[in-house]
Amino acid sequence: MIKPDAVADGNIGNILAMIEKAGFKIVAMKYTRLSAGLAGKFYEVHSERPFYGELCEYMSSGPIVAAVLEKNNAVEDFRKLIGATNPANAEDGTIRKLYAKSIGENAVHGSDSDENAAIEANFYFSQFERF
Ligand code: DAT
Ligand code: MG
Repeated sequence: MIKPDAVADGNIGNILAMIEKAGFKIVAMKYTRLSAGLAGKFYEVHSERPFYGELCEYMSSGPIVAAVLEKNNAVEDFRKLIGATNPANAEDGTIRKLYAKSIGENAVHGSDSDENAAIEANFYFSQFERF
């Protein structure tokens, strides 16, 4: 996902360009907005964390871009491309170093495992929306 802060800042194009340059193939994509309830469902694994309410509020505060990406070693390579959760700790040249504002408003989401990538892709896309 390209998160609400990055969409509001006009960075959709910049971020997609970095993703494509890094060798990821976009196999599904949409511009949409989560309700607080849907954001809560997407981030259900974090429901016990102290920042969960803030996270759901933020993720439903404006439109986002959701995409499914394909590449060898995609999960690990995408997490390298986006950088650390807190942009203060993200390496130079990563998406979060360039575009994130804070640990909460951190520009992009990346799946943390192949299993969760499949669950998250199914959250947004049917089989007829992937090419
Ligand atoms: P990541 O997005 O790098 O996988 P995560 O899964 O630990 O990080 O957390 C999910 C999101 O929750 C993260 O992108 C931003 C928010 N978040 C994480 N830790 C936070 C914190 N300490 N304070 C506020 N928001 C936080
Ligand atoms: Mg995560």
